[in-house]
Amino acid sequence: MIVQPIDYLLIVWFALAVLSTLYVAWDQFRHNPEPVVMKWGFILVTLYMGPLGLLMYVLADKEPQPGTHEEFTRPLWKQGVGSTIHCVAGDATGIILAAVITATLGLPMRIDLIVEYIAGFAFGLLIFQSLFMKHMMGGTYLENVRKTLLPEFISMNAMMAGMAPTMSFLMMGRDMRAMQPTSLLFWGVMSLGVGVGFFVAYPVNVWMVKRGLKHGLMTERESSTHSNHGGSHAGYRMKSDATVPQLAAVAGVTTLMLLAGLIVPGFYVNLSLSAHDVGGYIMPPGMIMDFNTPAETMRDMSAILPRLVSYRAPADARGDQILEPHLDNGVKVYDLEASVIRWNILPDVAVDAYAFNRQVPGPRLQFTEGDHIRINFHNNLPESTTVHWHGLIVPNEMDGPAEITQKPVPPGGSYNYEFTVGQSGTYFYHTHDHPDRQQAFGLYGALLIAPRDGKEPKADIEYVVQLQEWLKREWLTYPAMLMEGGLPNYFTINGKAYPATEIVKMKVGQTLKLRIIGTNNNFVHPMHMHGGPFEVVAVDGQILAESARYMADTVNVGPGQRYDVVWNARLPGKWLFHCHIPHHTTNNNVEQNGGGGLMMIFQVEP
Ligand SMILES: [Cu+2]
Repeated sequence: MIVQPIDYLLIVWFALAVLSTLYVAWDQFRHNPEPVVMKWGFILVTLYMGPLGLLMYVLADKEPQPGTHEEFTRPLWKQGVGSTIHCVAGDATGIILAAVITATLGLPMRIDLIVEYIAGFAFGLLIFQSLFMKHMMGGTYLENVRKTLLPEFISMNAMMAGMAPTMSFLMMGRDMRAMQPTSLLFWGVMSLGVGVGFFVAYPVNVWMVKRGLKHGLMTERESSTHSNHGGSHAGYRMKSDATVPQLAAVAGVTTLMLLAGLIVPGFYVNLSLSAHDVGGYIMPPGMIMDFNTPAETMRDMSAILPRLVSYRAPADARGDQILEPHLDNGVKVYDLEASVIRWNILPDVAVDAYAFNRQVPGPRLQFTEGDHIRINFHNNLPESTTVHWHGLIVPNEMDGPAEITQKPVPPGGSYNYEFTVGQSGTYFYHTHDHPDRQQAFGLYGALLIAPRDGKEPKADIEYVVQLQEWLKREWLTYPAMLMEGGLPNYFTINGKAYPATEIVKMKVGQTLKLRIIGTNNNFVHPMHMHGGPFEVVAVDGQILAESARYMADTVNVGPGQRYDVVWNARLPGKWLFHCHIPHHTTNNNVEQNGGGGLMMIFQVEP
């Protein structure tokens, strides 16, 4: 599934890799006069390295004219390519097989790397070098193992010194789909890792060919294959002039390179994590991830994966729709469900959201003081959740905090919240399980309770304002939070950013009661009204005594707070109501029609 720009690149890359491999395989088995082991070496390496494998094949190995392979492949740099090819073909195959198995088993990355090294070494030495090359080298299998042990060790060390950090940094990078063998990105990382490993291993292979420690490219023609079948071939025998100090130094340095490649990435990324912990998660750009960042932290800040979206709301859909109950023996019963949706905050900007009843904000719950109510809650999210009734006095087990008053409701699970409403005023409900993630994704809604005696400050028009902060980057939605990389770049009133916020029409002389709810997670938003002050008549659901009411034109609405204010439409015109942190009135820092985000218009007619 395409969720990041790199996915297009990967599709093109692997299409080219397949075409390149088909060409090399066809050409090798039709024309090229060399041992079968080398034919397969080039085919595998081209599969892993794509067009780069093809490039090396045509530049260094493919016979240009019949009968010229011996002459063509003689230069040392080409012999070095051949030597690296048969090291990489075997080692990389072992490493990739091991990587798939360890990822599937869920072993931590640092164990992965060790298993991969052992598997790569074993595969290269025991199968690719000793077994497949035996008929050319002559001698017994064990003699071959013994003879190729040191060159294979040197080459494998150098290759893994390049491949291991490539895998560590990219698999534990921002896009951890790279840890999952079911993802194209995993294969992209493997491909790149093999490429880096090849170039790191190339210089020592050139040296080993030069010193007669390793074979480079060889020529084997049809006739000679038959005449030498099962026996040794004099031309393939080697005599090395490398000295013991030289061998010790090269083996030592490549071992140090290997250790650095395995260990140093662990200074920067958390190699104790596995594909089961964090595989598939995509982290926000700019997030700080260090060598001891826990898997929980990463899961908490990761994007909603687009494949989890189960419903795409129409672009003009509005949240905060009144939810009608049905009656059951005098109890008002409401059905509430949480799921993953795609929601337009602007006509051309959609976020992935966690939503109650497929809307952002969730549906409006309207109770009357004294109601007996039951909420049948069902969780269709990919993670556990709960619902909390913010500001209400309810039995403790109905209050919602996960792990404190109840077990969180698992994915697919349900919970019945039942209580009698003893208060009145402006409240809201929201998730109380990982709210830093879930509420930031949209799990909240207004909860308005009418007093039984009907006595509350009234106005000609009522309007509910629910604030929210969003982080949408590179096609994905992350939970906005006050952490590095988590800062929001979009802001909404009732699920829409200006200019998509509602325009409320009024007439001069009419009064407006705004119920402003801090449903957002991070900022105290100074909500400011143009065209004259309003009167603050209630705070946090509590009606202020006449003597305690006050005039203001800005209220600082913190997360969780509610302010009921009454405003008079004094003059005709378009009167703005907006947050006074100017960044919060932009859309990804862009102003459209004079602003964005937390801004809306009250249009007063004469
Ligand atoms: Cu603000």
